[in-house]
Amino acid sequence: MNLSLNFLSVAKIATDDYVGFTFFVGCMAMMAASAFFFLSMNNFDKKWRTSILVSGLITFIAAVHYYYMRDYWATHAYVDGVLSTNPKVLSLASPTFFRYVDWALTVPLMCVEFFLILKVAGAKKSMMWRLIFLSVIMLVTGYFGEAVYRDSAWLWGLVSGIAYFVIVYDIWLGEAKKLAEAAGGAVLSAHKTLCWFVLVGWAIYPLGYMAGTPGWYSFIGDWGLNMDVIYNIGDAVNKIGFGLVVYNLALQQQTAE
Ligand SMILES: *C/C=C(C)/C=C/C=C(C)/C=C/C1=C(C)CCCC1(C)C
Repeated sequence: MNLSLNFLSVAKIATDDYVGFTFFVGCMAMMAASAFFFLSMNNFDKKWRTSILVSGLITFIAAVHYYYMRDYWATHAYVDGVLSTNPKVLSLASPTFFRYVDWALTVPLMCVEFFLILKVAGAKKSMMWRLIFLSVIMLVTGYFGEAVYRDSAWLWGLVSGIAYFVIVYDIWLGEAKKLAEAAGGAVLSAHKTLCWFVLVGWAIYPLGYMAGTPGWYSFIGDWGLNMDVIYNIGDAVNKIGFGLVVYNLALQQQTAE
């Protein structure tokens, strides 16, 4: 009985735990955004419904992960380097695994969004799979550096960063850009906005990584920046922002018809 209801019990977040607070607010924001996208789906033609659905799936998957991450953060800590669930200890532990599972599901869906909005211009699935492949490399190598081989975090981060730059190149200057230009109008401007999200919004994540892993860049962590807070801000900006760009495009296209 206790076990089956366990997932319903909510761990309390200390009032001075600002990191825990950003997990809590992040969870709420993702839930609210999901409700917004799902409920607005029926206002759109079939053609746009899939894009809005994907926007909602991205924030919904994040909401579920934030629900767990908030709980994990509030109940786990490292005591002398050993993971513990003793409620009396104060230094809390990052939910790294949940974090990366969330990203591994949502970042490929963001690549799908690029494909969906460029489909009108004849985007091929191969473009989408290339972006997905690059994003998986980016995330798997990032996970290795953050969770498995922390002593060489800089090297894994570098490989991850290279994959990230190839994604940036692809959408800003590669095939995706040509398709966006061929489509023109609202599709082109939505594509450009998404490109800015990837260039500036996604660059928040390597900052969090540098704040949370050991390396020559440790001064970033010394500024008092917390890795999880940075990641939580990045997620709110990018997941909800991406969805709204797509929502706005669908709205424009619909009223133009
Ligand atoms: C919704 C989640 C999103 C958009 C997550 C994006 C994550 C990244 C762009 C992560 C990038 C990383 C690097 C470029 C280098 C260091 C390791 C990572 C994985 C933090």
